Amino acid sequence: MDKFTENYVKSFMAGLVARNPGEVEFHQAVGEVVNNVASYVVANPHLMDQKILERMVEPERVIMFRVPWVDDAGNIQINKGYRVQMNSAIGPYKGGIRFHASVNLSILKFLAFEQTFKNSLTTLPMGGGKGGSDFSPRGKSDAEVMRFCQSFMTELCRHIGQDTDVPAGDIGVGGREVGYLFGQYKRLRNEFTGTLTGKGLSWGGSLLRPEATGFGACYFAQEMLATRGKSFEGQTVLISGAGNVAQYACKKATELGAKVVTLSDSDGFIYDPDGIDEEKWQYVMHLKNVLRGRIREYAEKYPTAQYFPGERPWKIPCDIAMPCATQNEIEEADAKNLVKGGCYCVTEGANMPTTPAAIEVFQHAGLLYSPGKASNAGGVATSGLEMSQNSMRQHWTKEDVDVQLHRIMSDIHAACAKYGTRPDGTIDYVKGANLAGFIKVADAMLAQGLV
Ligand code: NDP
Ligand code: 2IT
Repeated sequence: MDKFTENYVKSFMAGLVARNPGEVEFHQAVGEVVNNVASYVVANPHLMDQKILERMVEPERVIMFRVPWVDDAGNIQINKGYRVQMNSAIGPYKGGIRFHASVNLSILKFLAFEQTFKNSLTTLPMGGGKGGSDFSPRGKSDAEVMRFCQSFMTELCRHIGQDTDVPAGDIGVGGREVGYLFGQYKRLRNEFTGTLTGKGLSWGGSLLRPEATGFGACYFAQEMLATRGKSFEGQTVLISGAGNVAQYACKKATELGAKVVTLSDSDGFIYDPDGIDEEKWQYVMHLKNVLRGRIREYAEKYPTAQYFPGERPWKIPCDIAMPCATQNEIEEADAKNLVKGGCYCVTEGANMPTTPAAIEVFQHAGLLYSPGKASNAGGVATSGLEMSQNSMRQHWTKEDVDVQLHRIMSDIHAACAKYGTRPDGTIDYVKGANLAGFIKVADAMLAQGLV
């Protein structure tokens, strides 16, 4: 980066931090993109003149609202509700809804910002958005979750629609929550449309949407591994998380011949040196999705496994790591442990799970490393395929969807290679994803004038 570009980045980031005080996750997500695209912006002065980057970091609209509901004991509860409509240059706002106690505006702005570039990479016409609440479904009854979802949607329904903004799941929002949200949307708006994705199969959902993020991450990892003549066969894989993304990453990696030895939740992780085979995976599915239990119980059921309370999986030796839980779950010391333990490929299933210092460690050590906005895009891509099916009033087969998911992940890999290949022939997936995602959105914004 030359001096002029360096100063441009510095002053851009200083302005961003001043205008968005305290929003550390948002600063982190923007900082990464700006570092990667600044040289391109400087080389194309009309992008600077048109203040494309300045526009991109200002959400088109942020909706914040009160979510009142009544718990099972009859007490009134109040939560915060949000929808960040970040960018609609290439399609309706699209992105998940997160229900977790940690949710705040900074986290949703970082997620909506990332989503804009991710959706651009999918090749499908979707803008970027994200929403959520500081409500945590953990420990709540089904009836409480339903009442909360109904109250949340009572306000949100005015701001979304199949051609405006199409939410889906994320942390704490799975099939159950999408069902309650969709039911209330349909009741209030009196329309049966594809306004949410991740729906049940009998009411407009797409085959393979539940699997898509985890499967897609493994398809992307296959492409990464192939650049070094490798595959999942015989490899030891660490996965964090035990939710939707982790579950299906575990299933696909195992199907492809790998041995997955860890899963985790916010309380700790399990290490099963024998690997999580099909039978154990079925147990995890029941434990997490039906009983809504904790991953600790895995080690009680399978004595070959060990439970590490309060720890993350990254100290276990492995070949491949797939963080699939949450943001900033791999810090610098974790990254060093991974490198020391022989890990040579990190494929992100979660959004921004690796801190900037940890990314530096991976890139310096020459690992294959892909950011979530590239490798977890299979989820939102399949949401895009669900939207197409809803508009066409059609239902595609699993094979049809899987062929498209494969094609999309492979196209994203090609886009990363096109914009991120280093002089030595290796791929900087972070730069490739950011630049490819950015150029398409920037061109669409330029074409549409100052809006
Ligand atoms: P789930 O709610 O199904 O699972 C989340 C998992 O991560 C749980 O095991 C949870 O443990 C753990 N987790 C959540 N927050 C924390 C935390 N602060 N610290 C440690 N562990 C935590 O969510 P998903 O699997 O859907 O999402 C996982 C990640 O993947 C997120 O980053 C999400 O944004 C991303 N993603 C999801 C997509 C999707 O289609 N669902 C698509 C693309 C990305 P616990 O039960 O203890 O909370
Ligand atoms: O982060 C993500 O890409 C998601 N949570 C999925 C969003 C979607 O609209 O399917």
